[in-house]
Amino acid sequence: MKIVVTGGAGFIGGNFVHYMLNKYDDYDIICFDALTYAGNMETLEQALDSPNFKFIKGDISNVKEVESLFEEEKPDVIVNFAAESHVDRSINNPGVFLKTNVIGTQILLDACRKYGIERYHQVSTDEVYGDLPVDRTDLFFTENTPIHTSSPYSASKAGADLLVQAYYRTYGLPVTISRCSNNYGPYHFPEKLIPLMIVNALNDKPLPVYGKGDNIRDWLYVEDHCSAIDLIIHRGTVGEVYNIGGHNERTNLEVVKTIIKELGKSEHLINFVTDRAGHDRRYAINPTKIHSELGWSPNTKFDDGIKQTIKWYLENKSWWENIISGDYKNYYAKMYESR
Ligand code: NAD
Ligand code: TDX
Repeated sequence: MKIVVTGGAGFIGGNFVHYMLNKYDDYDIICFDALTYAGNMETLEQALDSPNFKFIKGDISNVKEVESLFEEEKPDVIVNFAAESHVDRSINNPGVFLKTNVIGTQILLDACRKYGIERYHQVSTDEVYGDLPVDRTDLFFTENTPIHTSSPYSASKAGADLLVQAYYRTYGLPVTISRCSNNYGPYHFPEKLIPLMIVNALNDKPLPVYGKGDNIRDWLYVEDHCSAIDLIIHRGTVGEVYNIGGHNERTNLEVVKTIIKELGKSEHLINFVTDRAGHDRRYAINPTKIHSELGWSPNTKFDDGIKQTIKWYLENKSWWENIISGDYKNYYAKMYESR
C-alpha cells in the first residue's frame, strides 16, 4: 500500500509517519509537506533512513504540485494532516487558514476524483463542535453534535469537513473523517500549551496562562491518535466521522502545575495574562463509536504521557532549541510581550 501523509513534517503527521513505518514494513509512506514554520525535517530524521519513506516538498493549495504528486506517486490512500493549526495565529491572520485548510482540502479532493483513490482520510478536530460549559461535566461531543465553531481556525477546519462530506455525497469519493481532542507528545511545536510550558519552565521564563486557567481540554497522547487513524483507514466505514479521545480532561492550570511539579520548578513562574479572544471553555470527546465499531482504546493515561513527554523534551533539547532560537523569537515577542 502506498500512503501519502500530507503535513507529515509537523507534530502529529510526523508521529504518524514513524508509527506507520514501524508497524508496516511493506508499506510505502510518502510525506508531502510545504515546510511552513511548523514543518521540520529534523522531525523526520529517522524516517529518512528508511527505504520505504520518501519526502516531497509541496503545497496542498497548489494544484500543479498536488497533481504531479498524484501523477508520479499514484497513491492508494491520502491522510491529510496538512493545516495551519494554531488558534492564536488564526485570530491574528485568518487568510492563510482558509487557503490551506479549506482550499488545500478542496484541491486534494479534486485530485482524488481526477486520479482515483482507495481512501481519502481527513484529520479533523473536536474544535469543530465549538465548546461545552465547564459546569456540565455530563456533556460530551458525539459525532452528531452540531458544528458550531468559535475561531477562524475551527471555522476553516469545519469548512474542510463539510467539503469532504460533500465530495462523498455528491461524487461518491471514499472518504473518512476523524475528529480528535488535544494531542500532546514528542515533536509538538512550542507555540502550543504543553510544549510552551515545558520549554519556558526549563528556561525559568514566565508561564503565560490565559484568563484564570480554568478552561478545560481533553488530552490524548499522540501515539493513541496515530493508532486510531491507522484503524480508520483500514477498517473505518466510508462516509463516516469518528471522534477520538480518551477522557483525560484537565484545566489548563492543572496541566501547568503538573509540568512545574515534574520539573521541580516554582509555581511563582505562573503568569496570568489576557485571555484568548473567543476562548473555548471546555472540550470533551465521547469516543464510544470508535471503541464499539473499531475496538480502539487509548493506551496512555495523561499522568504517564505527560511524564514521557517531559522526558522527551529533556532528551531532545536541540530539536526545540533550534526552533526557539529562530523566527519563533519574533512570534513570541508579538504574542506575549505586551499581553
Ligand atoms: P502542525 O502545525 O504541527 O503541522 C502542520 C504541518 O502541515 C506542518 O508540517 C506544515 O509544514 C504542514 N503544512 C502547512 N500548510 C501546508 C500546505 N499548504 N501544504 C502542505 N503542508 C502544509 O499541526 P499538528 O498539530 O500536527 O496538526 C495536524 C493536523 O491535526 C491538523 O489538520 C490539525 O487541524 C489536526 N488536529 C490537531 C490537534 C492537536 O492537538 N495538535 C488535535 C486534533 C486535530
Ligand atoms: O500560552 C498559552 N497559554 C494558555 O493558557 C497557550 C499557547 C495556550 N493556553 C491555553 C489556551 C487553551 O485553552 O491552553 C489551552 C490549549 O491551547 P493550545 O495548545 O493553543 O490548543 P487549543 O487551542 O486547545 O487547540 C489545539 O487542540 C485542537 C490544537 O492547537 C488544534 O490544532 C487542535 O485542533
